[in-house]
Amino acid sequence: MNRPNASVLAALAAAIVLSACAGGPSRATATAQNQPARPGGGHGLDAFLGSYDANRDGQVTRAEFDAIRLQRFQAADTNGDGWLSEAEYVAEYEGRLKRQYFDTGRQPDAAYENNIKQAHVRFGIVNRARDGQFTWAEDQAIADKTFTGLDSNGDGIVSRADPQRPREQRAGND
Ligand SMILES: [Ca+2]
Ligand SMILES: [Ca+2]
Ligand SMILES: [Ca+2]
Repeated sequence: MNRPNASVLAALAAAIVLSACAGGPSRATATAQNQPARPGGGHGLDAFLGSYDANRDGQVTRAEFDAIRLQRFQAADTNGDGWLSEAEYVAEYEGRLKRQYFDTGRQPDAAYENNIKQAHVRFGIVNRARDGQFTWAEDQAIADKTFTGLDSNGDGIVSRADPQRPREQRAGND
C-alpha cells in the first residue's frame, strides 16, 4: 500500500499557500505603455489635457474632446441601445477606476468604494430627465459646460493659455 505520508501532505499544503500568495498584492508592476491618454480622471487642467489631448500638441480642441467622449460613451453602452443605464454608467467608471488602481499598484480601499457610490450619485445628476436613460445629448450638455468652463479665454481650445481658477469642487464632471 502506498498512501501519502505526512511530509508529502505538508509540502502540498505549503505549495497551495505559496500559490495563493502569488496571486496577491504583488501584481503592481503593470506598465501603461500602450495607453497614450490616462482616462482615469482627476480634476483640473492637467487631468483634462492628459485625458483628451489625443495628438499631444498641448491643446484640446472640441473635436478631440467630443471624439474621446463619444468613444467612451459608446464603449459604456454595452447593450448598444444608445443610452446608458445606471449600471452601464457606473461600470464604465469602475473600469477606469480599476485601471487607475492597478496602474498605481493600489488595492481597492474605502476611497474606491466611496468613488463607486459617488458614481451612482452622479448618474442621478447627469441623467437630467430622471428617466434612467443617460443619453448622448445629455452628455453633450455636460461637455459644453465642462469645455467652456476650462476654455476661459474663449478661443475654442483648452490649453495652458487658459487661466484656471482654483476648483476644488467640480461635482458632476468626469
Ligand atoms: Ca490636441
Ligand atoms: Ca445601454
Ligand atoms: Ca482657450
